[in-house]
Amino acid sequence: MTQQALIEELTALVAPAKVLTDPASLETYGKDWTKQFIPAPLAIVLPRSTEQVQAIVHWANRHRIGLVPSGGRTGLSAAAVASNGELVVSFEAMNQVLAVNTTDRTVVCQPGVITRQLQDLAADHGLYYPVDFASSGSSQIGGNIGTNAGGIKVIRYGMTRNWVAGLKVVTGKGDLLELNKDLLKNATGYDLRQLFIGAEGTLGFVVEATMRLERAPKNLTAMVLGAVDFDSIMPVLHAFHGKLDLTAFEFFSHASMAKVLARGDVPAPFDTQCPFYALLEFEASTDELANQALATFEHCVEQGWVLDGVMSQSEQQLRNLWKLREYISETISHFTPYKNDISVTVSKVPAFLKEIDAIVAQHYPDFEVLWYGHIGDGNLHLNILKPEAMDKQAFFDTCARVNTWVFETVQKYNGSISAEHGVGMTKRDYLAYSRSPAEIEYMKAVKAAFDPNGIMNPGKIFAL
Ligand code: 2HG
Ligand code: ZN
Repeated sequence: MTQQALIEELTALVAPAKVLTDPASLETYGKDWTKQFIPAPLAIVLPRSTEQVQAIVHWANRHRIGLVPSGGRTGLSAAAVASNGELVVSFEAMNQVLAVNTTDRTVVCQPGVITRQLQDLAADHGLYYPVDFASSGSSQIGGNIGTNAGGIKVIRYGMTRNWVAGLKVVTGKGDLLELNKDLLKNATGYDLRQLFIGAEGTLGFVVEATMRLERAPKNLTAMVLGAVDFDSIMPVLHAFHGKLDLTAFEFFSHASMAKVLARGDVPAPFDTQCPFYALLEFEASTDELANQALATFEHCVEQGWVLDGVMSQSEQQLRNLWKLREYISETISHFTPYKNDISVTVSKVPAFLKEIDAIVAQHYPDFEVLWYGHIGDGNLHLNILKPEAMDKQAFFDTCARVNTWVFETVQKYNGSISAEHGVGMTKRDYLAYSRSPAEIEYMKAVKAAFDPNGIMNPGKIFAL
């Protein structure tokens, strides 16, 4: 069948849903936020119903055409990039909230619901959807589930996985499965729902998700503390952990913050320049808790760990302090950064970071290196910035060579080569640094069970 005939058949199958083939749409929908791969999809389809998604999967099986799911396209591992003639299935048109249940504290969402929309809806009901990150204004629930998104509140609330009560999925065979039926307690064998969370669309597509909500936090308050050196951040974490129920504990280097301050629209937290900063957040629901935070801050200064600090006194100040951390990723995106998203258990972070930092300093003497991340979860974002004059491909090739040493160190510390961004295509060649050969074989067997023809997001997680 010619390409034209294939597209005509698909168009007739999903009408009146849209099939797009114009160059601008192919370019836009064919990629996520990564810059290493050139989008080259066959076409884009925007289904409006579960039945249409099933019809698309059956069509793809008949013609052995790969399907790439597409949500808010904010992914950072090229899991939503179609660079090989695949059909992109965008969930943009399946963007309705189908039901809210305040007794069960759940919301039934179609996959294209934007994360912020769910957060706002929860707030309208006096509740809270706690998974949050800088891209929550454009990322979609389906993508969050596909990558098991983490973000800035994991220390208290965990990853997206914790908030999925039930899923409806269309598997790679085209079957519609209803997984877990939104139950809190369900001890009836394998929890297939969990397999689809973090599977990056390689087993099937989520067509409906029931998300859990939580009690809304009271009087969230942030502190930014300037640390004398990196090693001082961990005792600061320990000191605050012991005294307060933290909702976030983030860190960033001065070089990272400097990029945000250079924008000119975010105020510096204080005048003292420190090599690293910690941003922590807690519920100051009583004066006693706020005083406890101040006393702990003073203790950290007395111990010589912290040089300066500030505590938010209003929502506006809270937001401004968060901008120092949340704006980093977007602000540095035009430096074409090479991203690493690595994790170890929290107790291993200081030794681990020192070793990685030494490797990076040795092998990238001429590149600017930025450290930031969710240090309270043991998750470090290591961004290497491309020198302006350097060719993009030469830069990525150089970074890829250094990966071997970085990932050997990750493996030595029993860590993860992808803490929260997923494997996609950017990390698939390094999977064996985090997963054993036997584990990878079992993973492939699971994929074959749900997707025997290998049409669901081919080339993601594993090489083709
Ligand atoms: C963040 O924590 C995101 O800001 C992006 O996960 C991390 O830019 C990155 O490397
Ligand atoms: Zn992150």
